[in-house]
Amino acid sequence: MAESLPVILLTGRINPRVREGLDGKFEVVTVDGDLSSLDESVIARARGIAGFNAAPAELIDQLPALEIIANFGVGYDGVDTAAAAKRNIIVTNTPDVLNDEVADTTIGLLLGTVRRLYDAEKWLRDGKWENEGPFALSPLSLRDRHVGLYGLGRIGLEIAKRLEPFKVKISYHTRSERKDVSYGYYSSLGELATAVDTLICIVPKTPETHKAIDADVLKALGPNGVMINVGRGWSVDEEALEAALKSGVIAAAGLDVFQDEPKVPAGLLDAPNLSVLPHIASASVPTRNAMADLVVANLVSWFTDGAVLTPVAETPAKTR
Ligand code: A2R
Repeated sequence: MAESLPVILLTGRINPRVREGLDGKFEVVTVDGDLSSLDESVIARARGIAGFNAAPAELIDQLPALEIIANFGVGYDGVDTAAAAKRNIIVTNTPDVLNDEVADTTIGLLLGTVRRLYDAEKWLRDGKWENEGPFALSPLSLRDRHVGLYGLGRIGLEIAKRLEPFKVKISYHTRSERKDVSYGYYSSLGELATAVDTLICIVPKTPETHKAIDADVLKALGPNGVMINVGRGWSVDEEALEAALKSGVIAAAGLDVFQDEPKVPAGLLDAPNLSVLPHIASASVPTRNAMADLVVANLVSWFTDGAVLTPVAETPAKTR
């Protein structure tokens, strides 16, 4: 009987495949906005949340029976893990299944930025190739670049592996040096930015990474510098980036993520040599399907076997 199935709240916009995977196994209730539209008994019985990076303490605190928050996405900065941990609620995310897609997109964005691929395509489509002649040579090239990764975790490592055949030098900064790679390690972001001419940001959104790529880091990158962000907009000081692009402090930037998505400051969009994407790094049908399936698998595993597949570090694996 449907009444005996665990209640799962689907919060916010989430891939429809999550609902398809949960239907029949759970009593699935969609939450639009706040909980005020829900029946008291549903709120009292809700044992799980499936959501897209949005579970603040106010939501968690209203759900007395909550056991698990299954987040769609590897980044879970919108889930209050401290509030969850206090109540012994487990949080899961969707790591690894998106590594390849995000890494592929990063390489595309890097090449598109350096070689001005969007402008070149527009040149052709606007009829300028035929009427005005060849597109201008790109001032920048990937040749002989030294690429620094700010973050060398699951995704960062896949980006680095893809960079190897491009014959660029690769270095990185993380808080702890990895023993399993031979890339050059820098113990601070400033030192990395000084050493390299191309910086790729793939760190999570945490208090320490807030606006870490600031005016000083951009200056250190230098006038030949290229900055690519596929982590979180939070990690880049957008005003400093706009100024750096407009004054030639760096040469170009490519962004898939922004501070206040989906809003992008007009001043930033005005900057020359900026490539932008609407946060699509993992956004292919196969990869989003895999992420949806992992959300479902975590919930099913929790309620059938009493264990989850991919718990986040703040709420480590436990059994029911
Ligand atoms: O610092 P470490 O040794 O924990 O290395 C992690 C690095 N990281 C940082 N590096 C420098 N300063 C920090 N304050 C800092 N915090 C973290 O970022 C590690 O190399 C990397 C994160 O790797 P993973 O946890 O494996 O995350 P994954 O799956 O690569 O995804 C990265 C982010 C997500 O959190 C979303 O925001 C975005 O990509 O999609």
